[in-house]
Amino acid sequence: MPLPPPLKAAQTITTAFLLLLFLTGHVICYRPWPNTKPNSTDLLYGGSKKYEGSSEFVHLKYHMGPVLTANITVYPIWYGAWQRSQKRIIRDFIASISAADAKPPSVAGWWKTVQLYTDQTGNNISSHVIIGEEKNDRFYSHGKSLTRLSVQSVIKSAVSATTRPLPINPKSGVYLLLTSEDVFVQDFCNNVCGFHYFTFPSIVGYTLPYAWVGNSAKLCPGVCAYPFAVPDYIPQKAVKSPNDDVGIDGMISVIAHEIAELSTNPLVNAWYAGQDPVFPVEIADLCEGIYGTGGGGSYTGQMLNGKDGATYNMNGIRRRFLVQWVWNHMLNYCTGPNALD
Ligand SMILES: *[C@@H]1O[C@H](CO)[C@@H](O)[C@H](O)[C@H]1NC(C)=O
Ligand SMILES: *[C@@H]1O[C@H](CO)[C@@H](O)[C@H](O)[C@H]1NC(C)=O
Ligand SMILES: CC(=O)N[C@H]1CO[C@H](CO)[C@@H](O)[C@@H]1O
Repeated sequence: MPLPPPLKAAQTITTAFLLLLFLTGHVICYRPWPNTKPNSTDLLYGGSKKYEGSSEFVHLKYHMGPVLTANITVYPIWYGAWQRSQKRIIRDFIASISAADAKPPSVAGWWKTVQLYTDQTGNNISSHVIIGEEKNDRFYSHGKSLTRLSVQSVIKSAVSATTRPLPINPKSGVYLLLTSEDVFVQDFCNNVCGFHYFTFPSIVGYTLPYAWVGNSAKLCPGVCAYPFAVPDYIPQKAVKSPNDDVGIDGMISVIAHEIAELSTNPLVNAWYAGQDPVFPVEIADLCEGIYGTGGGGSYTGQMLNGKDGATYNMNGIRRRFLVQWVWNHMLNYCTGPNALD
């Protein structure tokens, strides 16, 4: 993502403030070619790399803000046209986060790294993540092309609907806006596959942590559903997705990325690395594209292969998923449940 242009004196404080707010919190997608994210590559792969993403140059810090320590409830907002089978895969993933009885390596094992993060009082991120009420916005209430601002209006519509509005849960709610494959969201595909932030009281009436993730199947699967799709100009074969839906299987890792970051940095003043709060580098950013032992640079790391030929790295309830690893601040490198000893 390019750095913002220097602000001209003529611009108002409000513009500067909004610019600052809108530029933060997005996910730059991993791609098998050089990353354009300012300095994250330098941060990660500069210097002597010993482990997955490890580096003396990563200084993840706690900035004293709140994290999600109470039972976390995810409220999916299905924007546009969704098939039942697609919703099922995503719901199963979210429900897998707290399913401690899934076969290892499991999604619940992956969440254990996220649970290592605490707030000022020493309370850990909650181990309970459940799916709450859901909202369908199947007639594209705000059109098929959303901006960062209209994303907040979609959430406002969902929490203020006259029939079955989503509950207001600023302390432990995660409002997860999922857009169907025919919807464009500002910056989508241009390195951005999802982002998280919080709503502005002036637009929504409340400060609610939210995330957006789009189905890239039509627009840019090679960018946002890698390695289940690869762009034409990369001489590499795509791998088979575990749930037979390239767009949705690609979304799973981005959803995981966003929920992990939102939980540890819901108001963008808790856990992040980097000097500049406008470009926070968060716990999943640090491990973008790393799915297994040895991962880093252009290598995904060691993944698992099913008998059906599908590639994945962890088990959930009923299904398998491919999910990127997250930063472990105690070990100072990326970890995941499928790590080899
Ligand atoms: C959190 O979730 C667990 C498991 O569903 C439940 O037993 C517990 O009562 C919940 N705690 C609160 C404060 O709701
Ligand atoms: C809570 O966080 C602390 C500090 O990171 C860690 O040592 C501890 O194992 C965590 N507890 C759980 C249940 O993950
Ligand atoms: C991609 C990018 O913007 N890299 C910059 C990272 O930071 C160094 C200095 O700290 C710059 O020289 C690079 O251009």
